[in-house]
Amino acid sequence: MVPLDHGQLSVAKHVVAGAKRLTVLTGAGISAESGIPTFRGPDGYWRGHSPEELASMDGFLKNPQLVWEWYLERRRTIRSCQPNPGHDALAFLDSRKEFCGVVTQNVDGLHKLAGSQNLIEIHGNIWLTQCISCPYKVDESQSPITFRLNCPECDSLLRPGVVWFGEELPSGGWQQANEWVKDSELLIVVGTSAVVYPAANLIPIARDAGSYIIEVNISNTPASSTADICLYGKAAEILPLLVDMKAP
Ligand code: BJW
Repeated sequence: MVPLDHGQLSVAKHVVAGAKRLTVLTGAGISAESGIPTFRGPDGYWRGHSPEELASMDGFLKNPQLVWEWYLERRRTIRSCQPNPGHDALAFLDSRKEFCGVVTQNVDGLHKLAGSQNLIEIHGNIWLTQCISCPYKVDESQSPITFRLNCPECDSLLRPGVVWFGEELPSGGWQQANEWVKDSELLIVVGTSAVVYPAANLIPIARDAGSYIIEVNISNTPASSTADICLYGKAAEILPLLVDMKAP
């Protein structure tokens, strides 16, 4: 891991403190310190599977049981995890009037649990279960984790309420995310490999709108060359340093 540059950190703190409008884009790396594996990389969720097998409608229709087993296993992991100081620092930003919000690619619900209210979960939420044919949709975040394949209303297949490859992002959330980013003078990009679109497009959209960009990651990503400052390290350690949680 590239070491954290403390000079860059103090410049970044100054930028965050003075930003008139700011938005944060997060990915799986922010939940790593909570104990939730990321997707890509040697210990990632995709290890041993192809993304299309587990996170696409085609893969689901071929083997719904396998896909559900993967999601139930992830629900079990997530239920045993808590938000970390990185989530807490971002939730604190809600108290700043200049804050637009957090746009997260994560489906784990930890931002919400940390108290973030200005939040868009652009890839959905793993605790939602919905029917592929009818409007049936339930939040199972407080329910026992059990396997249910068929819709109680129409007997069609139930699926997790997340966005798979080849599926459009919920349009309301995506539009709001674009507006926040275009309206911001600072975008903080945290713990994402920045390879999944259209989420990764928020970074050039911010750049084209003249925004300052701070990246927080344990390693370089395709976004690093676009960022004004890259802070290398764990999000759970860097974000509490970046956000002054004592400021009114
Ligand atoms: C740390 C850390 C620590 C670790 N601290 N950091 C343009 C170009 C090319 C392809 C496309 C394109 N436009 C669309 C596509 C296709 C596709 C796509 O992007 N493919 C690329 C992968 C090639 N996109 C789609 O299909 C999207 N839909 C779409 O475009 O629809 C168009 C359409 C139009 C009209 C009709 C129909 C369709 C949908 C994408 C949905 C992605 N879904 C997933 C699964 C969600 C459900 C689930 O969770 O199971 O979302 S894929 C997976 O990747 C998940 C994540 O949200 C997403 C991003 O991953 P993330 O968060 O970046 O995690 P990692 O693991 O990749 O990275 C972790 C990072 O953290 C690393 O950088 C580490 O270094 C770092 N890190 N520890 C700080 N402690």
